[in-house]
Amino acid sequence: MGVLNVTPDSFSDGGRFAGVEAAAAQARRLIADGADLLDIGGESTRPGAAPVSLQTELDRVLPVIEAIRAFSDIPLSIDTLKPEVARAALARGADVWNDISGLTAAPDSLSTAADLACPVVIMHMQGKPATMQDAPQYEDVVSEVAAYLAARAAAAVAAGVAKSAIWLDPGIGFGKTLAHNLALMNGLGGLSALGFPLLLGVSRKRTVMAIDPTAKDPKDRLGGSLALALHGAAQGVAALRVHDVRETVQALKVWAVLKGLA
Ligand code: HH2
Repeated sequence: MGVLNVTPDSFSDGGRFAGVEAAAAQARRLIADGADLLDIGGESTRPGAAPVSLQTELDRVLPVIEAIRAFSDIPLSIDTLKPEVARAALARGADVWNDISGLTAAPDSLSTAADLACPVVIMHMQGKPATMQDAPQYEDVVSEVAAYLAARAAAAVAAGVAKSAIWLDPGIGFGKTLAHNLALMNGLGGLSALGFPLLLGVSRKRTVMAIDPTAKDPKDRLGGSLALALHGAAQGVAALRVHDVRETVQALKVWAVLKGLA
C-alpha cells in the first residue's frame, strides 16, 4: 500500500503532494514502483496534529481520486475518520475505507461502513492524535490491542459489515511508546490468529528514530522501515503501508526468494 498524503502537514511528506497534479504524479510513481493499492489521506494524524474540517478534507482528497481514476484502476483506500469523506470518496471511485479510529470516530461510522459494503481497515489507537503520545499506558499491550481489534471487528460484523471485508491494524505509533511498539511488532503472529488479514504501517515512523537517534528526518528512516516491514512480513502481515514502495517491494522480493517463497 503506497502512502499518498495530500496534506500540508503530514510528518514525512507533508506539503509535497498537496496539489492535484503533484499528487497524481506521485500516484503514477507509486504505481510504477509496484504498489498494489494507494492510501489517500487528507488529514494528518501525526502525533500532535490538529483536526481539519469536513470541507477542507473533501476539497483535498476528491479531486485527487478523480485525477487518479482518469488514468488508473488501481485500488484506492481513503484514510479518513469521517464517514462523509469515506462515502464521497467511494462515490468518486475509491474502494477501501481506512479508519485509524477503528470505526469509532463518529456515531454513524459502523452503519456507514456496512452501507458502503467496502473493505475496511480497523486500526487500534489509544487516545486522539493531538494528545496520544503524552502518556500511553497498557498493562499488556499485545493482549489489549488484540482484544480491542477483536471487539471492533465483532461490532462491525454486528452492524452489517461482511467478515471478509475486515482488515485489522495494530496502529504502530498511535498512543504507544517504543516498548509498546516493539512488543506489538513481536506479537503480530498472535494478532493474525484473530482470523483477519493484517495491515501494518511502520514506514518512516518515530520508532525508527527511537532506535537510531540520528534518523531525525523521516526520510532518513528507510533502513529501519525496511527492517520493520520484513519483520512484519515474516509474521504473516498481509499488507504494508509504506512511503518507499520501490525499496519495500525489492526487499520483499529478495526476502521471499531467500525463504523459498518465490
Ligand atoms: N499511519 C498513518 C496514517 N494512517 N493508517 C493505518 N491503517 N495504519 C497506519 O499505521 C497509519 C495509517 C501515519 O502516517 P502518515 O500518513 O505517513 O502521516 P500523517 O498521519 O502525518 O499524514
